[in-house]
Amino acid sequence: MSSREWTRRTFLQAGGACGVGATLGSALPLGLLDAAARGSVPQAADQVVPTVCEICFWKCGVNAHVRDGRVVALTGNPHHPLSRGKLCPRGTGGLGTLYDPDRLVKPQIRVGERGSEQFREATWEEALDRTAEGLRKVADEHGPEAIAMLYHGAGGSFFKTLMKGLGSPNVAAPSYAQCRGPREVGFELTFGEGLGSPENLDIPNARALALIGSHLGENMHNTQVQDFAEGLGKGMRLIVVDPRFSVAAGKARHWLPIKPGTDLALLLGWVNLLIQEEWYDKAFVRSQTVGFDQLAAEVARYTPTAVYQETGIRPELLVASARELAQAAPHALVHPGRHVTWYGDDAQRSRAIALVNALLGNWGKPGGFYMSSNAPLAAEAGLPAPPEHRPAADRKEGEHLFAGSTLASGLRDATLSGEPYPIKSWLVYGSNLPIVLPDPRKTIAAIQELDFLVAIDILPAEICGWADVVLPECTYLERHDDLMAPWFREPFIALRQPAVEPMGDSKPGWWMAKELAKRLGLEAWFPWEHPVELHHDRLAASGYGAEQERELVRTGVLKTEAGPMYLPEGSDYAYGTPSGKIELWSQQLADAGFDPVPVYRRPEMPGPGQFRLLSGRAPVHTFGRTTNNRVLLEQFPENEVWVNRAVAADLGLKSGDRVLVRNQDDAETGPILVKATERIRTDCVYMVHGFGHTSKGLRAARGRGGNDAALITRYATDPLMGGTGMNVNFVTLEKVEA
Ligand SMILES: Nc1nc2c(c(=O)[nH]1)N[C@H]1C(S)=C(S)[C@@H](COP(=O)(O)OP(=O)(O)OC[C@H]3O[C@@H](n4cnc5c(=O)[nH]c(N)nc54)[C@H](O)[C@@H]3O)O[C@H]1N2
Ligand SMILES: Nc1nc2c(c(=O)[nH]1)N[C@H]1C(S)=C(S)[C@@H](COP(=O)(O)OP(=O)(O)OC[C@H]3O[C@@H](n4cnc5c(=O)[nH]c(N)nc54)[C@H](O)[C@@H]3O)O[C@H]1N2
Ligand code: SF4
Ligand SMILES: [Mo]
Repeated sequence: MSSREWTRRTFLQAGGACGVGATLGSALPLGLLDAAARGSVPQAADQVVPTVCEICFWKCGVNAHVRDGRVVALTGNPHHPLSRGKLCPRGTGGLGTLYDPDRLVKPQIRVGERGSEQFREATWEEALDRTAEGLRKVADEHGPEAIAMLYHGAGGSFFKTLMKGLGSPNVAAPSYAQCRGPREVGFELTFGEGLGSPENLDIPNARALALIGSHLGENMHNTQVQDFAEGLGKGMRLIVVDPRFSVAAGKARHWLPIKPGTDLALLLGWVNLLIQEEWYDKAFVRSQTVGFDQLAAEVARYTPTAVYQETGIRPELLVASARELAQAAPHALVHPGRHVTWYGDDAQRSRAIALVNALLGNWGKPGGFYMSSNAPLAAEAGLPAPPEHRPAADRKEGEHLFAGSTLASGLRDATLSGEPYPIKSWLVYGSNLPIVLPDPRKTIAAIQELDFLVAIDILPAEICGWADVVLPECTYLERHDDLMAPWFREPFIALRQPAVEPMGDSKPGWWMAKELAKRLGLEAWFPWEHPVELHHDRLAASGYGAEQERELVRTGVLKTEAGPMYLPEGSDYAYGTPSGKIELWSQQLADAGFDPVPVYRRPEMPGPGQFRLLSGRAPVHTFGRTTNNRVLLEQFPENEVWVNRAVAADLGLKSGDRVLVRNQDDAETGPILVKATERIRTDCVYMVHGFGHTSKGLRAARGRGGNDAALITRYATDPLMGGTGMNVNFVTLEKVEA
């Protein structure tokens, strides 16, 4: 049997063979269980271990090429539907994360003031005892709900189980209220369902695609970028709405350099044109939607001229782009976006995107929204009933009614205010909160209210500097996580498994969660010795046999049969809205006191001499999590602030100068390089998010470029669902003499 073919049975046999049998783990000193599990790590030369990438959250299948116990290359797993043999540049550069010399390799306990980044090394025993004690004390004094978990990433699942066992509902990822939450809500209100990840967009078959900001090509979600290239190769007509001439704009037939913050006017203008010109799909609208007449009446005022006054987009360009979409319909898509937390009207803007799509009749059609399926995979069975608990603390009663997930920013605010009840401890797993949440000053103030903060990370990120205990996790190439089975056009189960041994004394999250559970009397929540047993149980309960389990271990993926991707012509679809139809006019919104059809309201505009701050992605970095990765830094060493060339000339600036960027509240970042370019409007500036680190331990990232988060001291909260719009800060630039 090859070393890759571990199943629960073989795992237990191995335990038996070394004479520890059923008591394996509990009878062994810390660390030895890991050593046993590491029997699955290949030791021989030139092995290929299929696993799952974690350089971002798209979860591509990656093949780790291992020689002499070291990963020497990472390539795309050809079996995995999300990578199809290719990785994005960040995934390929994952070695720079695995072998980062700044990695956390020892548990640490704080010795100085919070935030002073002074720690002493500790044993796992001590660090885990300390963590369990910190959590227990808060639970005893304030109830278990006073413990909040803020996380991002697949490895968070084991800590979520711990939170369930403790009895706290206060678990949130910033990928909701700081990212795609408003989009999910806009689509849930209209189509009765959100889009999830990967989004169910049939881009390869679209004949026209409109991007509202979505900067594909800089936003490097692997499969979607491959789909995008395929669509363009097949002649897809591209419309890009962006105040910046993005990489995608370079491929576009129409670039609409919109005044930032006015997209809702443009979208309602498109809706109006589709209706006025009778370009919408009449049969589809008649059979699948409700509220058309009310919609038509509400949007009549968004004439091309009225839209021009708000957006700066010439009427003929508005008409030409709407016609482009209509001519290609139903094989036409307005991309719903992903990071949509911009102006606080984001759920309504997303709803307007949903409305345009509805009029194009593209639901369930080639080149529109496909029907995704997922591989059957049973949930973990046999866990205790979770304790009763209070509702989550992230919002007050009646607030943000349409939020479908816990709000990370809401948990921070509850920590600060003590309302609706106090939060006294944070367990932070893989989320660098001072850079991730808007208004870092509030994040730090909230941290000061905590009795106990534990950070689980791979690097000494800023959040670690504020923690009481730091627990070093090993990277995605050194650990197992739970199985993954996303909704996609090709359903599959994927396995993350280790390619090499953990660096130093770092440990997998599952092991930490289990050890904490032991100390908290919650062992029953982890009824397995190693995640391979959990995998086996879930697979067996779903009807997969030994051969399929072996295939999963050998290839990293187990594919199952896909459902139909498209709806048959004339079929009725049970939309998940109250009416069972696509809701062009929303009774739910009307009942809750919101606009049943989105209404554009002009956002505050920058004053004289000020520029709106926009941010986005570099193709070779993921947020701030790769800006210490030396392999990727070679390709993109620091961010720049994009300034319109004419504006730069007026300010006496040229490319290569360095400036301090200061916002309306006197918060500043920099010095950062200037990029003077025609590729951006005159009323805004732009920078890539994730640079300008301050943590002492991030020796490569510290002091490189500027930190957009430092300038986001203001944000606009979405009244529907609590998303935090971040594009509402105005800045000035000050030259720093060399
Ligand atoms: N390389 C790389 N790829 C990534 C990531 C990464 O970190 N690195 N992160 C992933 C994640 S989690 C997400 S959510 C996505 C985010 O990627 P997207 O969803 O594409 O990100 P956005 O923030 O919507 O888009 C930024 C773009 O919007 C433009 N923009 C700014 N303001 C406005 C406006 O008012 N109107 C319009 N029309 N455009 C505007 C900016 O100029 C920029 O081009 O990327 C994913 N892919
Ligand atoms: N200002 C501003 N804020 C933003 C955005 C923006 O563009 N600008 N983007 C928003 C968006 S779209 C999103 S999705 C969120 C993203 O938010 P996050 O994903 O929370 O952001 P990161 O800064 O990447 O924080 C990741 C942390 O996880 C650590 N880490 C990396 N790998 C592992 C691992 O395997 N295990 C553990 N335990 N830790 C690991 C990293 O070292 C880092 O400290 O941020 C949002 N916030
Ligand atoms: S898109 Fe890139 S970084 Fe993200 S999971 Fe895939 S290969 Fe990794
Ligand atoms: Mo995101």
